[in-house]
Amino acid sequence: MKCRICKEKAVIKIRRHNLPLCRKHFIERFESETRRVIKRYKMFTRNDKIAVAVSGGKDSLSLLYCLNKLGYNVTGIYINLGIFKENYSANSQEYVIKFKEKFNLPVIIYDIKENQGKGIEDLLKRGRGEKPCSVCGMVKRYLMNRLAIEEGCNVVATGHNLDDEASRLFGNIIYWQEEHIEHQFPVLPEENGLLKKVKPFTFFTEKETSLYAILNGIPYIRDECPYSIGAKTIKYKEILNKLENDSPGTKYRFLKGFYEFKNKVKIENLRSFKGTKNCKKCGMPTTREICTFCMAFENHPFIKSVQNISISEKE
Ligand code: Q46
Ligand code: ZN
Ligand code: ZN
Repeated sequence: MKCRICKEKAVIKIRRHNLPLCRKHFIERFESETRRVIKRYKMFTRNDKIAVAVSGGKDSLSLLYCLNKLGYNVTGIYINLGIFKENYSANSQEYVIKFKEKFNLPVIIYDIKENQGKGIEDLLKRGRGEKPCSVCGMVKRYLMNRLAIEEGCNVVATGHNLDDEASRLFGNIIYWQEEHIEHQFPVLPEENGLLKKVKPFTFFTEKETSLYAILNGIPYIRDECPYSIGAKTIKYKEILNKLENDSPGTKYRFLKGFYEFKNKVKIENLRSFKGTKNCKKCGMPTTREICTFCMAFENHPFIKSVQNISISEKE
């Protein structure tokens, strides 16, 4: 298989476009597409300070690498969630440190157990029968927004890819989660203490983000979080992959068509969170008197103490 552009050996065939590309032309296309999506959805400009939520995985680390290469002002924020099962948090943090040292990019490391006294697994012991991912999601949303603000950022970018977003949309539609459908979009505006949120990789498949990471020598954790096993989104991904195999481009058309439809809806109605009050403890937006984060960490109010290991400090 030869690259459509230069006839060198191809490293990938982008099936939805029937387009084989070599290493150089794949990377070039990946980066120009990223730039195009950022502009198309007015995500940010070079004047913005962007917090990239990094997890140690291929998507988020590739996003930080790519945005920096494109000349945007980026800071990575990694939250050590305190997931001890299968040593997941410790392992993912190691990859983030490796990445930071290899590319000398700014990444802030925030350990919730150290700073808030409890990690995700401690919160699950409250005996409320909560699902790990819903507790974890609440904590990540709160802290990512809060830490980004503390770092002087005005946008939060996440590495969600086409497979993530299409499976999320699929799940929301089959269970008719109207409110979630309403708030699914690659850019959500800033509102009442919540920073603007963007997903520049929303049209790249998992295969494309992995290849971008591999071709650029980005170290990333291969293991999935142990709590993601059996998650419905994984099943939806399998179903969509079957459809994609039979008819390449299905996932892209499904998501793109949805976004086009959403474009007819006013952008102000897209904010994912309708917080109308401000938490009496921390001042952040909430729908209650005291926000769910402060309730969860009642004896440990938000503490900002980030570990920002630079190579020179370590030496
Ligand atoms: S980290 Fe947290 Fe995810 Fe693990 S517990 Fe669930 S939400 S699966 S992206
Ligand atoms: Zn080529
Ligand atoms: Zn609060």
